[in-house]
Amino acid sequence: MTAILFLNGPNLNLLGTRQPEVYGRTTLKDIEAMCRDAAAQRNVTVEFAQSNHEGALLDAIHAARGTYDGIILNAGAYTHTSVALMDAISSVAIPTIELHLSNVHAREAFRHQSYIARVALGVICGFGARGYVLALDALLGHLETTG
Ligand code: CA2
Repeated sequence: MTAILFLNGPNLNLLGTRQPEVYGRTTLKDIEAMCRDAAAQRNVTVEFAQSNHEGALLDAIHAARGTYDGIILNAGAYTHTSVALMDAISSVAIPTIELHLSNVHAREAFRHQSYIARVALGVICGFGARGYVLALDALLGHLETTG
């Protein structure tokens, strides 16, 4: 069965508790439940993880090799800074979608830069929590066509 890893970076554990005007009122637990429902309907398995630590995110990407067919990565602020995450994604060669709740291009200039986008299959941003399910469908569509 197809297995997808949802990986969330720094501060995303705070979702739903602060800055609701930017990030909404949905918690990461709510998003996880939404993704698990969507996965069950599509007959795929998903795992959901969050870390505030760059090294832990790198370890999770390395460990995904051989276990997951695809990764959906909301790397949070590390998106804009981490060459290490970019290198990890290219080294495991697992199709990865870059995901953001907010439309990073409508925000501060420093959020327009992404190291992840250089190695990602594609980028989904600006659709809030719904983006997680959009990313799942985009990734499954890709996996279907590439075998
Ligand atoms: O829009 C996204 O999903 C981001 O990845 C969120 C990151 C931000 O640094 C990226 O530029 C875009 C920040 C996550 C912070 O999440 C919070 C949630 C609630 C309260 C405070 C921060």
